[in-house]
Amino acid sequence: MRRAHFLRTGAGAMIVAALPALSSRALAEDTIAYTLTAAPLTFAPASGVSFAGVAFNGSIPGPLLRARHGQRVRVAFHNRSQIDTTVHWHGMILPNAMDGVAGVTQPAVPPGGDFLYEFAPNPPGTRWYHDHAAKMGTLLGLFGLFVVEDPKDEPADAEFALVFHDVPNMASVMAAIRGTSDAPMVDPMGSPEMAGMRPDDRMGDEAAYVAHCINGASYPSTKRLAVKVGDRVRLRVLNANPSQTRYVRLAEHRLRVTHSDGNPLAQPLEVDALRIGVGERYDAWFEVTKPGAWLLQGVSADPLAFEQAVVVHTPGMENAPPAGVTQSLDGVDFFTYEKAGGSAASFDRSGITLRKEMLLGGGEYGSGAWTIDGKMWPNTPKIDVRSGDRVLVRFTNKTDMDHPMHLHGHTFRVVEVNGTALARPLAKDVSLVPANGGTLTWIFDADSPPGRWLLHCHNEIHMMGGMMTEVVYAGRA
Ligand SMILES: [Cu+2]
Repeated sequence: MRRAHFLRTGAGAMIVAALPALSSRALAEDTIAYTLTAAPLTFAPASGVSFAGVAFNGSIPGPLLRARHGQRVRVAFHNRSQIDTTVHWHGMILPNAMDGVAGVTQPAVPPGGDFLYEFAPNPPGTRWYHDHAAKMGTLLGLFGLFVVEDPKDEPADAEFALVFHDVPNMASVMAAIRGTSDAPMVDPMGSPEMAGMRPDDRMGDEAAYVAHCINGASYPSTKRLAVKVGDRVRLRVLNANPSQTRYVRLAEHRLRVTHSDGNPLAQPLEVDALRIGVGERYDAWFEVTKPGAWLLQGVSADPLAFEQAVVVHTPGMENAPPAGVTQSLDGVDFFTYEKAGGSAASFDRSGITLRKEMLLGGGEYGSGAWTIDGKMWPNTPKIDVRSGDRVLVRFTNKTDMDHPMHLHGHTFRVVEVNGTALARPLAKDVSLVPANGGTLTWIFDADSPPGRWLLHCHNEIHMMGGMMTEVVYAGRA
């Protein structure tokens, strides 16, 4: 037996955006040991903002965890916060008992309690981890990125991990949970969200945010990204906002998207902007062709969103005024599943053994209910599978908001969006089901370790409001 190697990740090094190479020592070890400690943190990323948060290892986001595909990780988790919490490994296929869902795969870890997670991170790619104990831990700051390096990936000259996250106004969150929030929509002009607005729309379910951050800071305090002319740069981008879709642009550059939720696209797609639903990740590349300084920005109608920016610069341009982008999407070519997947006459239905329709509802003004087939968790209809099943799930969304639906412990293939069959299905673990009668279809193989795997909306407010069910393997109910 090899001794587990302990990676030293000091608090200062954890939120650094640039990804250093794993040490050869760590690479040689079979198991990487990490320690995650949840504890209260006063988070103050911008002037006038002081948020009573909860953090892993003293930072929001928590430390960037890394492993090479094939290694195991052992994570000693200590809950030194005041709330029940757990750690869910988002996008990983692992033993069900390691999935970190309080009340489903393990008891919640109480204040003062501990839990040992051990698994082989799989599949490779840009994953993340966050609380899953229904006490709002993720909203409070318990999340971080987890990169599982794929030895088959093309090498990058520079690589940066960017966690887009935001500081919630907790009063607005509580009002949104009741369906009585007065926070406005902040989606940019030209976005599908704004296009779907009706004149009589009364919101009630939007959360407000008091600061917008990348890797724990707001512009201009965000750590600059240093690149060189000729570099081919890889970005690993996570939207950790609990309720809002993010649009992300780099001034004067196109972005070549190679991975959705960490999984390779059949064919890379070049776009002006990313569109990232709650919980989604995209790997996007750009080439530095000239000296300069540019802003990489969140695009939003919220004036505060100008803070969600970071300077990318070549040597000597650290303090040059950076080129920026408008806060509108009019005329902007942004990522969609349909563009990435291309359209086809039909999708491949071979081998399907189980079909499930799910109607997403709720969100009436003054109600906190968000439903699947008219029911709220835990009374929602479950998907009972047997190992070896091939399962088709078709969502129809009757509400006026997109729902980022997430399946634990599996990678599904998005095969249809709003009636368009995709020629090249997207391998994902969370996908936006379009609003106002929109449809989206997944196919997944029930070939994961047996157990109870949650299927839910990743919008925290909708999840708390009941939009959750589970995939149950036979004999595991
Ligand atoms: Cu939702």
